[in-house]
Amino acid sequence: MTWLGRLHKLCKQDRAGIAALAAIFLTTTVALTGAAVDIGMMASVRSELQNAADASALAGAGTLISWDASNSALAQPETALAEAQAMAYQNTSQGINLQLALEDITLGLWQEDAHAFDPDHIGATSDPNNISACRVIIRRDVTINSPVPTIFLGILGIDTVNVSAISTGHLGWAGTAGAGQVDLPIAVKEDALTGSGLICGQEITFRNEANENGEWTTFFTYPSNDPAVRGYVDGSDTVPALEVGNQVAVTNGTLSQQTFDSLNSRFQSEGTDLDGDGTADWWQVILPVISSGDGGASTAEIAGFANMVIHEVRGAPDKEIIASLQCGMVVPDSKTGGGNFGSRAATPVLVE
Ligand SMILES: [Ca+2]
Repeated sequence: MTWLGRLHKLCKQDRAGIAALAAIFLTTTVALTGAAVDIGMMASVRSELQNAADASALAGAGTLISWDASNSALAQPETALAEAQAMAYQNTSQGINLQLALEDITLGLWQEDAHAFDPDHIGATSDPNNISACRVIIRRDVTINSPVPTIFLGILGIDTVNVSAISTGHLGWAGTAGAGQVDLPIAVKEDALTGSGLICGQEITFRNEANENGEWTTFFTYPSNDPAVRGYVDGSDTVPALEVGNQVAVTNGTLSQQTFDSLNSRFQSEGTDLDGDGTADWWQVILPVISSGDGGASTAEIAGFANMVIHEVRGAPDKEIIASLQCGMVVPDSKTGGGNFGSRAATPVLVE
């Protein structure tokens, strides 16, 4: 008998068995293929929900704080909730606009170190110092947006699957300043702004000797010297865009009387005379803050940004500037990423 004949005989003998085997094989193949199709679809839905959650968390966090003409921060939690919901609805899953339930939005104060909400500050508040993050959960289940129907898994009794995505946006401290946004070539040392906490409202003195509290800077211009500083003081040079981590050139030494005269002239023209004695005593400025580091170094690293008030510019022989830190402020358009020097960013980042 040929091998073909043997096979033919075998088939005749066990046709039923082979048919059963084929049926099992086919069913398994269909089930696995079906499961793969459903799993792929769930991944696609998950991705849609994640995109929606990210956009909503950023929309909520980005509108938590507004500011007035003086850059004073104002908390607006109701706006943040509404913006997060509106942004969710602009996103779709399988063509359906997504609803975001209020109970799926958490507002509160984010702790960067703990990477979590401060348990003492969760919920809506009118205090801008106690609200900085928006967490959203976008879900598809029986309570909202309806669960995702399966295509093949129904064979196994699974007709729908719940899918959800979570995201948190954080509106932290100012980490960038646009070109021209920093007003003066003075880099404040971070140690000068902190005691047991930030020294909001307390006067500090900038001078060139010990305990100087700050450095004259020429940003990315080298060498950093008196004429280069004066260009930024009198406004003939525009301060470049800056961000946390930038190394800026600092001047070690006393500036000329000419530079102090330029500074005082600008102070008198841009400042306000609050007490009516004929000379300015209040000029609100945005300044970069530098890591305190080595006082003799020729560069310093930007650690953040602060809204400060210049109260007095004293020429020779003192050559001092009296200023104070303002807290509860915003640096408009600034991105999150700086240290806490009392000024919030205007643009949030995703932290979860
Ligand atoms: Ca005055």
